[in-house]
Amino acid sequence: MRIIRYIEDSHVVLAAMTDDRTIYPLPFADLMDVVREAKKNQLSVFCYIQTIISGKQGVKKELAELHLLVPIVAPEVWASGVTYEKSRDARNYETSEKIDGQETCYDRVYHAERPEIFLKSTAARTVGPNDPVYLRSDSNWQIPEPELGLVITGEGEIVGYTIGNDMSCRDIEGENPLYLPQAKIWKHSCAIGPAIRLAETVEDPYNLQIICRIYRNDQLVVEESANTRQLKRRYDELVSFLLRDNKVFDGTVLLTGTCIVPPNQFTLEDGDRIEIEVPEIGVLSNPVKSPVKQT
Ligand code: DO4
Ligand code: MG
Repeated sequence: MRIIRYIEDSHVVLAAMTDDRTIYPLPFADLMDVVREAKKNQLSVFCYIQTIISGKQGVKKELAELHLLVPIVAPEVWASGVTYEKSRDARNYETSEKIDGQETCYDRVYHAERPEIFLKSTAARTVGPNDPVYLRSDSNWQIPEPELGLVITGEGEIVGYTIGNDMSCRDIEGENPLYLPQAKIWKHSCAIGPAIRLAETVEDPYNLQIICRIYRNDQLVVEESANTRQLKRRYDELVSFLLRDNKVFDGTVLLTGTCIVPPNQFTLEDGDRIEIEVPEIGVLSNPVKSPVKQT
């Protein structure tokens, strides 16, 4: 079962979507309200939603027919880094911190007990399906980072999975790792969606395929895929580090790191379109806009 948010007749609708692609509007504004109500009724979120929608007709609609919004207005999006070999190797390629024969900070964090976790975005900087992600004006090497996102409660319970795009500037981080916040956070630098797949309906979250496609002038210019089984960490482990001595809000999204990096010579351009697909969740599609063209 997936949870979506969309606009209909100027109203925001929260809805459950069953596997037969039927949509059931829910009498709540936010998934976290459903989670809290399910807890009060001592039911799992899935069972609670089943009790709400049972006997209802639902509407047969494809996601593409809806004006989708972010599936949750996440107060904060956090991100994990260097959790896949692919990411470690890409950072080692771009960094100016390499000294022959010596480990970089990326080599060390890949093996360290403490993972890299950083604040990626806030609600105002995060966009949903089909909204443009923006490029930075001071970077010449920008890529999407396709990542599985954990939707968690303030207590760290993983309620669902979504798709995240951790837009990144390889040249800014490569120049100096201390520039990480500038390489990662700006207006429209994070996209999530198109849906949240309820955790209890995912058979094996460590076996999800992630596919990234980038189109330029309607031509496919990048297509890469990977699987969450290549993740070096466990999801609970990442969540527990995020929670340590922290204040975490209901509905926070924790991105779990990228397993796909486009070829080193690739940089995003204005007018590109990025698609990130996790078959169990859907396809997150966003056009790319440069700062001068933003309206
Ligand atoms: O170390 C920088 C960030 C890494 C990252 O965002 C990732 O691995 O996904
Ligand atoms: Mg990332």
